[in-house]
Amino acid sequence: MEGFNFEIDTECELMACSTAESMWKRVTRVEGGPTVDHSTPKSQGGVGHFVHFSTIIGMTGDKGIFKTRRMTPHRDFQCLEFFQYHSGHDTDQLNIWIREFQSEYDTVGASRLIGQITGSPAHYWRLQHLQLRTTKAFQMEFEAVKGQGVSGGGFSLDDINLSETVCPHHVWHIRDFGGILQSVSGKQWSNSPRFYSSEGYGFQIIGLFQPGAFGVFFRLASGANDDNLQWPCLNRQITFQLLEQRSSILQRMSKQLSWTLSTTQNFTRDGQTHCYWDNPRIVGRQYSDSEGVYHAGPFYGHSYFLSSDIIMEGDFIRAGDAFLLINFEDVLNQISPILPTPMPESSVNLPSLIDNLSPCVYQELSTDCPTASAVCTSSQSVSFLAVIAVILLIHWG
Ligand SMILES: [Ca+2]
Repeated sequence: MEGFNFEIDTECELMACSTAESMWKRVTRVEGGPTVDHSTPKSQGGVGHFVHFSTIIGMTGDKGIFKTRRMTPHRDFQCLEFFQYHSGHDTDQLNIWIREFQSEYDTVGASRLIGQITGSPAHYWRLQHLQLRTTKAFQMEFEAVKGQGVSGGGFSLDDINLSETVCPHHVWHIRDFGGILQSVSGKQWSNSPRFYSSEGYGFQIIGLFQPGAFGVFFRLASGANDDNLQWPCLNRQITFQLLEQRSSILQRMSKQLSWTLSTTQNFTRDGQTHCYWDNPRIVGRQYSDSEGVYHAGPFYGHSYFLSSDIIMEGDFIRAGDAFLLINFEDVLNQISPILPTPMPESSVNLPSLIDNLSPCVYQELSTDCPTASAVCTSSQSVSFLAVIAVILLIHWG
């Protein structure tokens, strides 16, 4: 288990390298945003640090990397979780690489692209997960690349956690969660985007805001694979967890809710009994959202998932936003706990950009580090602590 919130001395084991005028820097705010880090709530002063690579200046293709120290896994799967703030241009890229080492004598290793962030900027912190599968010593490398467009900001990262767990399958980022929860006077329903399970079932989450509590509900939604799926959709377990947004996942409270889809969840219509989990094109109704028209079945869940007091007293909301982590899996036919990680299409043809940077000289990311090299040895191998697997999920984008 490793965590980086950019507040303490362990940041001295992070090294940065750049081919350009810009480079990753540890800062407390930047002009193009963010103006506050993710770790430190404003109620606690809001003066925490994050790392930032500006794409305002420089040339197209300029790039900068920062890398973690070398780590040794104890299991064959890991989850990388981090918050990112993209205030640059659509064409800027943040590439996430894993560099694996063949042995303790291998000081070069081989890098592989595992994720890429690009596209529309947004002026808020967004949560990302990437599922890793390695049994070799490795280090993570975050590479920012300036694109062709005119940028007003850049990439920022905070609260990076590496754990030996399964990532969340999906994350529902609920904007202005705190504002809605505190101002709601009756019942206010909010629909998530539509998701696909690893088997191809479409589904949707519905949040219920009401005075004193937040509820969550689940329903199946029509999708592209419906003709090839088995109906009704039974023996799948749905699990929700409202993310407590503390920097380290070791410090987070866990409050989760799960249930299994079964034939006991049914309803009667026109004198006939229907299962909630039958094909939504048959048992559901037609709806529409920004992505188009679809059918969705009846929803099922709990109107009292968490009390408003627990949510507001906990650390579930940052800058007004909350994140609901979602797992949806087959409980009878689990072959492997690992879902395939969606790979960016461009990864196939991308050269190892990081290798192209050598012999770039890495420097300590933090300017506050002691000068003693023993503290900032980039090749230091640090063992992972095995942790109890928590059901977590992945959402890309
Ligand atoms: Ca921070």
